[in-house]
Amino acid sequence: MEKYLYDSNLLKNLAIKNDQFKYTIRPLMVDDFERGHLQLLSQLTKVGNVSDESYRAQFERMKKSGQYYVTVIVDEETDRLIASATLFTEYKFIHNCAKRGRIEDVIVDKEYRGQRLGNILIDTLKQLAQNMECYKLTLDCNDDMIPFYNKFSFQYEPGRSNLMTIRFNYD
Ligand code: 16G
Repeated sequence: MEKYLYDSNLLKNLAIKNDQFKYTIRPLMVDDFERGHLQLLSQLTKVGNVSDESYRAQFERMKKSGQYYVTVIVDEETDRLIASATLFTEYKFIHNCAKRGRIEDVIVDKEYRGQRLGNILIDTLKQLAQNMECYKLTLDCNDDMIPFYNKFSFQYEPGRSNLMTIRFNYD
């Protein structure tokens, strides 16, 4: 357990992958910096100049909070991360002190696209969120990804789906 961001047992018995699946799916590990996690994330957006030390400190913060389920797919042959997605769980007073889930930072390495790795990650995070009794699960994405997420039953809720953003001047 210590090396993982969250309890890897949570991934057992999920109906997600078939026997032919040749990669490993697991929680993020503190030394995944060395397996190219940030290079992978830089295919999604700007990552900046993050040191191994800062990466580890952020990992420990996430782990301590118990709210982060960063889940990755590893190609054991190259020992590199090839896909990553985050489930964040947010505590609420509403809905009987419920939890809300958010899917964030979903990325599949461009060399590995077309192998349904994104599907496997989203199905996994959806099941995790359901097992943790999140009352809803949301995400925001670029327009061209809408059809992809629609396949997993993510939908606009007419009249109540307005994501609004302020961008502050930080990297
Ligand atoms: C996408 C991501 C979001 C990520 C953002 C980064 C998914 C479902 N959505 O919207 O999680 O944080 O891109 O873009 O993965 P930004 O750097 O412009 O905020």
